[in-house]
Amino acid sequence: MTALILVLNGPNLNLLGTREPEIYGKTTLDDIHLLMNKSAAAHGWRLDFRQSNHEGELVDWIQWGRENTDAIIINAGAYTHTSVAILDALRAVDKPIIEVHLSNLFQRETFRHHSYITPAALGLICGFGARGYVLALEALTDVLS
Ligand code: CA2
Repeated sequence: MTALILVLNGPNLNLLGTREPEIYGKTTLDDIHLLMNKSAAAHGWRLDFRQSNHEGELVDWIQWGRENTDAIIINAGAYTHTSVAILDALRAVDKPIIEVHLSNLFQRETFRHHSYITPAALGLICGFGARGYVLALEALTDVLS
């Protein structure tokens, strides 16, 4: 069976490429979706790529992922630093989870140094811009084979 990977993007990531290029780069979320589709196809995987500005919607999608996906890649945006609800939802998923951030959280404000997501994740990739999402797929290679 072809593996299905759920890719979740949190608040404001729909604005990528329009502002703050010095922090987040010029790549749009659609560009990232295309890059990931190419990489996933090369691995023989399918992607379900989503973005929401709403915490509860992200929780609903994570719960959906418990039954319907083989792995989750998540950039929870600012909810990374605030959301126990997203942590609890991720903890209920018995599948590999990779946390991704475009920017290097540890070079930024101290409130971005803490992530509620990391304890539920297999690993964290941050600071490599859009490429981090493709690296997250690479990280799943051994795990899903
Ligand atoms: O570096 C990341 O990927 C972040 O998850 C991005 C979040 C930020 O709150 C996290 O601390 C780190 C913010 C995403 C908002 O992106 C924008 C892009 C362009 C214009 C405005 C916001």
